[in-house]
Amino acid sequence: MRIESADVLVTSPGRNFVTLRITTTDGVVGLGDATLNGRELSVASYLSEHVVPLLIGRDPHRIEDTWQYLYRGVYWRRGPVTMAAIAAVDTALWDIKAKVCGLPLYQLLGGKSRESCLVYGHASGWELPELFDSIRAHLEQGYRAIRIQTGVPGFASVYGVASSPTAQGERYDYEPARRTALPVEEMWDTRAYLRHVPAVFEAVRHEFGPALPLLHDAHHRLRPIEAARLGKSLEPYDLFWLEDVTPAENQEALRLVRQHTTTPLAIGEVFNTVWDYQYLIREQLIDYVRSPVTHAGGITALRRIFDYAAMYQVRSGVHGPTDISPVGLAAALHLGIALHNFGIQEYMRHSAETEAVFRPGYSFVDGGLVPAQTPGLGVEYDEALAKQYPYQAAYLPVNRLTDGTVHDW
Ligand code: CS2
Ligand code: MG
Repeated sequence: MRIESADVLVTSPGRNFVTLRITTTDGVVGLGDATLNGRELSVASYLSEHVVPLLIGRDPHRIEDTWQYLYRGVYWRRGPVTMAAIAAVDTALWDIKAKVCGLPLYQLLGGKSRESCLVYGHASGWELPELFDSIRAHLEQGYRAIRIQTGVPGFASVYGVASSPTAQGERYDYEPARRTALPVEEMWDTRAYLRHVPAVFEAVRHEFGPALPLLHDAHHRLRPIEAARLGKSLEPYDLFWLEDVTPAENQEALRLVRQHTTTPLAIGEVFNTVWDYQYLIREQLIDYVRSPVTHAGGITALRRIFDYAAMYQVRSGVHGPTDISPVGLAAALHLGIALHNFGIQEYMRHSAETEAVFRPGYSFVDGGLVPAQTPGLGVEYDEALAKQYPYQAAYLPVNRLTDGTVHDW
């Protein structure tokens, strides 16, 4: 069996996705997610111009050799575009190998370590009543862990809060990429945010009690001492985790945060290799690894990061917003259900349009996701339907401080 073809598929059912489909000479098909929000076409061309020609004729079973070939062979290693491209190839090859074996992929990754992957959903609201409704709606859907994002007085828009109700009248799921000619610019004021957020968590705990696992995403916006202050001010509300408190480049920042708070810290959705974690994990400066399969070089590479993390009792908390496609989410679930140091999986529901194109086999049961039991990843790609949704340029917002200075979004 050899790799016969590799197609780079771009579609936009509600939002843009890039998928690699590898087909073998025996007609076995493997899928891999290569979606990089706001820069989708850069990975698509990296794949079609530079990677696909290297795959044709290769033995699809040699996953490790192909990974090393693409990682070391490129010379220019790491980075989000390269690692998303490698991730798509790696995931598709694991899909093929599991299909050839006639087994769900998790069986090739060591089998089940649990019956399902606990997930968390995204609740948000501008004011408390709306936020409470959003939390209740997620609890009614069966979620058992909730991420809380809130409006901030004086802000016109803010990360994680839907600015207007969805078509169904809901105000809960928030799609950050906008189909606009230029990125939307948002205003940010850290002091206003730091004054407001602890009071929101106090109110949520008062309304929903002490047990419900609550998460919050500071989305890379705080300076180290501000992050330390936020972590400390949220301690009374016993968060499951506080995410991306500071921009990820300055890893030393987490040491200062650790010195001031015991609030668990999650980081890594913008990390692409184990090297981005080496210092943070070894120094016990984080508690959860957030990299998704799609951006960290695939199942082969992410499993290595989790094995390294396990040595330091750091657990998984894989990134799962809607800009990770159902293929990327399915791959995370197969790895997550087999992994010993599994922590939690993010699950922002894809739109009905997206799920019609990708037809994922995973199921949401009692607050957890269960990967498909069919051979491989368990995701089918409807190319005819996908073609009805041509690519539309979309950008993530740009953030500015009140004095106009560009800030981390
Ligand atoms: C966020 C993402 O889900 C999260 O934790 O950080 O929504 C992130 O903003 C998007 O994936 C960016 O594309
Ligand atoms: Mg995040």
